[in-house]
Amino acid sequence: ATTDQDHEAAAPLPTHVRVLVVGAGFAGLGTAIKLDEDGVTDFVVLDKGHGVGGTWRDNTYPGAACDVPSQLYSFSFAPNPDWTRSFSTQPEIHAYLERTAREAGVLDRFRFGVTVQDAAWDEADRVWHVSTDAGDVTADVMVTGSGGLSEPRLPDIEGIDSFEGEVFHSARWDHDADLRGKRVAVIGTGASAIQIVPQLARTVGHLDVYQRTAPWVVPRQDRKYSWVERQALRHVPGLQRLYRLGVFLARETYVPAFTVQPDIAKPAELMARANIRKGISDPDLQARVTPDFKLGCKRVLISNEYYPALAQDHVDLVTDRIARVTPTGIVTADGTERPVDVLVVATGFHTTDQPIAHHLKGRGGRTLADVWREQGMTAYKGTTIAGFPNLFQLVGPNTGLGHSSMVFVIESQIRYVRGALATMSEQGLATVEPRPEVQRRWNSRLQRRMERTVWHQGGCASWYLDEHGRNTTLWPRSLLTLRAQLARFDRDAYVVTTTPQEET
Ligand code: N01
Repeated sequence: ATTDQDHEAAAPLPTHVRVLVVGAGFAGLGTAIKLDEDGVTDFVVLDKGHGVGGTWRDNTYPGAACDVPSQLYSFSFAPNPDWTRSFSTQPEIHAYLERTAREAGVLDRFRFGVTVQDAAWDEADRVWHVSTDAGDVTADVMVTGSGGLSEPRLPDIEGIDSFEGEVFHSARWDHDADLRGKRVAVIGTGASAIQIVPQLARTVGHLDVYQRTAPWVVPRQDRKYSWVERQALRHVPGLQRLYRLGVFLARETYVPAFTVQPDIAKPAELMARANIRKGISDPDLQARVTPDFKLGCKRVLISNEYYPALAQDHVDLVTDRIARVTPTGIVTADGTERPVDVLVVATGFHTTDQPIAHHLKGRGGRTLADVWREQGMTAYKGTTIAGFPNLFQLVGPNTGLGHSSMVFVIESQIRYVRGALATMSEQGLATVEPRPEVQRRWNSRLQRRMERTVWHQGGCASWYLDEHGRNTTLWPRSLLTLRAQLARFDRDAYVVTTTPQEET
């Protein structure tokens, strides 16, 4: 059947737009809705996938669900009284995003199945030249919302290319693969893997879970909403907003404080240890799943099913280092080879080495990857970057969260972008670009605070840190502080040019 989205993909690309948005996840969709509301008629959203949803379109693995409460995991301007559970599943979130896009009437601005290959700043014409596999387009302003967790990271393991069975990444699940009764191996024990493992344990013949580092896993307080709750959320004025505020504040008061005072996390650590004992009775297995770093150093995972799944007879936790993959199995450092029919790599994403950075060329043709290689993945307020005029990056450096809703961050950034666009129109500005010294000050303050956090002090390696050990992914303060920082476009922090060329 032809969907709205397939239809829209067929529409030709414009040759020039005021704003070009990359990515159709929460960030791109939210931007489109707000630009439309502001009366910006001249914009387009490109996405290589087929339909809105971003990470919630791509991650369709069994058990995929959000670990942020549903009431918080939606746009503030499009509340969803229809969530069926306190923690939503991927199909529900994806359906919510599709419905929101349809109801907002913005789908005609999207071009799906279009891959952005390159974007280069043209200093003479002061536009972005964007090449795609569907043709070229120029834009005065570019907003990237392609996500920090969108490019699968495949493990660099000797022999993996020689594997003769099926192999796929958690974020590119092969739904045609029949896993029933098969010998399946999952590499990784992060947020994705711990959702996948209990589901696979129900169907496969044998499951090997390859753990390099044991994660902290606390109980998942998930439940179905009762009919009465759903009716109340739908019909009692203000209840959903109150609920949302309560969930937000509960997370806001506890979690940012514990990142800098890890002792506050002790009760959560006790809860996680109890979770291990509840799910696993074998002391040896208990010991092997117990982490050796402070809770919070890596993302804290939530599951009631993961440990009981590991405790099943047909499931083995393998903690010996993987030496190599053979055409038919996995060999560990002790020389043992375990046969495998299907290999699932739940090995995470390119986070601090985002491929998009190689394809964005700013002033003087320098790629974002070149700039970030020198100074680390940095931006001003996580959104704008010196040397890259008129570029706004949603979910940019140091805007990630381990404890609350990224939708809140995204909405804060969208507000900032709207402020910038309004200022540009009102003051006749052709370009805005953060002053390098302002960006440097912002980041050195941020990194100073970062050094005191559990992410640095907790005794673990994680995807939060780059190759130099700097945390360039997470926001280290409260979300209300981030909202305040992004509440208004601070023109004074920017070098601007007016029309015609004049720099102030
Ligand atoms: O990826 P990860 P993820 N050999 O990078 C292991 C969000 N998310 O997809 O810990 C062996 O966290 C690696 O081991 P180690 C969330 O923000 C949210 O699970 O590095 N093992 C680790 O165990 C999350 O944090 C939700 O030692 C290798 C795993 O693979 C982020 O996405 C659900 C290896 C990778 O874990 C990423 O989560 C899912 C190798 N060569 C994701 N390379 C929810 O909302 C890597 N590993 C619930």
